[in-house]
Amino acid sequence: MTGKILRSLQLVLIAVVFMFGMVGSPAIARANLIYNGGFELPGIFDGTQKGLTSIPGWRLSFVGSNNYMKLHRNYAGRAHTGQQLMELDSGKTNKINQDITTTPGRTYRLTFAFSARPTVPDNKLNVKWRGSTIAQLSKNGAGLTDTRWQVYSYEVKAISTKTLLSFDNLNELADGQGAFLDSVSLVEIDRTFIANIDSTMNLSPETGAKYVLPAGAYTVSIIGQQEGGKYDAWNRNGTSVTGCDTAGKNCTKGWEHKYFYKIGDSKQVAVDRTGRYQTPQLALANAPADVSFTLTEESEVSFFVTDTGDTTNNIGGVSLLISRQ
Ligand SMILES: [Ca+2]
Ligand SMILES: [Ca+2]
Ligand SMILES: [Ca+2]
Repeated sequence: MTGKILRSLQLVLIAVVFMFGMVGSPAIARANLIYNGGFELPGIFDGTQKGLTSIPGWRLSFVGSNNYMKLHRNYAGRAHTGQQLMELDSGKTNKINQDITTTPGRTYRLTFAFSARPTVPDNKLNVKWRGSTIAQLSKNGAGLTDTRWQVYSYEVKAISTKTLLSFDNLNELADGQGAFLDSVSLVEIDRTFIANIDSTMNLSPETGAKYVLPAGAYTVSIIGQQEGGKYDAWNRNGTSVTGCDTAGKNCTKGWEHKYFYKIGDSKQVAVDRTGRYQTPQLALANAPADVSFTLTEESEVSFFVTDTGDTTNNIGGVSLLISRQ
């Protein structure tokens, strides 16, 4: 390995560490779930086009004479990314599909680049997500001497473990020239994360567990260790538990969930305990209800507990599942 490559690797590593090290940021880079979304496979000869019945990641809906996916490599215009692009018209109009592994209930961002074929007036691109049309696009390439790419982006939701994504130009004139497609990507949108309030450290808005969150409507639910949280509950008096009733509830000292959140410079909001309990598990079973707030713009939100007594004897904390609708 050359020194240059090593240095670039070091830079990449530094960038990754920086991303994951940002204080309180829940943002995580997500992988593109589309295979061969840039149509670079298989590589074809430069300056040519080639009709194929299947390519890595993609297959045709209809196979028959003149049904081809056409790859171009610097043939009738530049690709959006890399060297190659896909043309859907092969003398017949076509529909191409990819089955994607998805997680039911998750939201994804679908992005792709569409250009008219230069000089060709009729270019259509229809996009379907699990059989439902999400876009019907049209472009006129008259007067173009090179591709003119436009990037489109849609939010889509999965309801099963496999999702079919399709692109077609079936309503386009079948004449061997038409819609160009490139740079298809699908990434999961990060809409939930877990915030852990440490009762020994996160004791004020300034020292709380802080996150910079995008605008949106949020729900905050208390969770326990079984759901991926760090804590089941916290006790402001160490392991001391006193005064509980026979059901282990209404204790004078015990396990609880009282916490606060503060959005930007606005007033802090208390989420009160339902009581104090004999065990963390009992406290968790009786945790306060979910709370909701809406951010009209990107804002810093701090989550914390308070303790007017000795803060060094605190144990445990509050784990929150934070979801954006
Ligand atoms: Ca490409
Ligand atoms: Ca056409
Ligand atoms: Ca304490």
